Amino acid sequence: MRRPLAAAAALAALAALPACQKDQVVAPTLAVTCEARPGSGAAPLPVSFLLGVSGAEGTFTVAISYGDGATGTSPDASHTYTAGGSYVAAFTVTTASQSARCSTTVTVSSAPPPPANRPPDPVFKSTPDAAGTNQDRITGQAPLAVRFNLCATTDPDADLLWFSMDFDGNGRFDSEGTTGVFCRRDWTYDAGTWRARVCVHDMTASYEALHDDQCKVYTVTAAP
Ligand SMILES: [Ca+2]
Ligand SMILES: [Ca+2]
Repeated sequence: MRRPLAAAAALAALAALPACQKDQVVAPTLAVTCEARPGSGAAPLPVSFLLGVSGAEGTFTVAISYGDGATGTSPDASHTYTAGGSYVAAFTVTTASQSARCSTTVTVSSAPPPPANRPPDPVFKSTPDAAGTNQDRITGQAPLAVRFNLCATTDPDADLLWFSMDFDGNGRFDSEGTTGVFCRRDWTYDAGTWRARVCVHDMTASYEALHDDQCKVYTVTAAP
């Protein structure tokens, strides 16, 4: 009879415990903090985030809204803001039974516009030297061999240059091409007076002109 008595005593002891004992094991509160590093700067601005999570029961997942339309799930990943603006980056941390959210503001100033492309600085030379007020008159005895030389032309942006030359003044370029032989061309003139037009412009690597031609017109007089 002792065992049942002992069991009854144990039950009595349990019953004597406060009824709410089980409820007093309070679930920890999930708390989340977040910080942007840096919190401001000029675009494009790469930002790292410092996420602090406490009180999570078990594993948690993170849903990130960077405020610029981009989303993510990895708080360790940095995010680059490409345009100026004020962005609220929000982090939602979720466990099986908890959820908490924090947000932090990132202020991005607009990037300064890229410097405008500038035209080349043309340098027109000839052999024989041109004379006259505008250094544009070439004279000699026919057949008159003239070398037009624009090879000293430079571009402030180091763009490719395109040289075109109309030696006989008929409106059609007789020589066109980029740096190399095309910046320095020879033409032999028969007797007469000719208008030679030599031009240069800068262009992109895909040969799109960046500026209009800069030209010089020579009057070439070849005496018979
Ligand atoms: Ca240029
Ligand atoms: Ca021509």
